[in-house]
Amino acid sequence: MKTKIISAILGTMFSIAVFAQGNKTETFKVYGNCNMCKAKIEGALKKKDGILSKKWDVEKKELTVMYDTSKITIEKIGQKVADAGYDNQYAKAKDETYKKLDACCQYERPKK
Ligand SMILES: [Cu+2]
Repeated sequence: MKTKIISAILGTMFSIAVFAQGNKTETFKVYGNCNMCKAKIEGALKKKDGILSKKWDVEKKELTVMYDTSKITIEKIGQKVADAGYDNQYAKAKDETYKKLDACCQYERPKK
């Protein structure tokens, strides 16, 4: 019982410390094809929204993003990328947005 309380307190303190730090870096799956996709995916994420850095890896199809947790969440970041037409771990692009992508950028969509 006592250890449970202690670990709960430590867990809370740890979360607060992480939260207070403010910046977080995450890497997640974003579907896409080429360097044009890269420009659009990265272009969808703006500094004013709390994005500190972004890099989409064209080989791995992974986006690494550093963001200010007081301004944006990872789910919202995923939504912004989806709004640009790119399915990802957190959100799915609308069909009409996907269809507007250039032919070379119409990546094979994940089945869900
Ligand atoms: Cu492309």
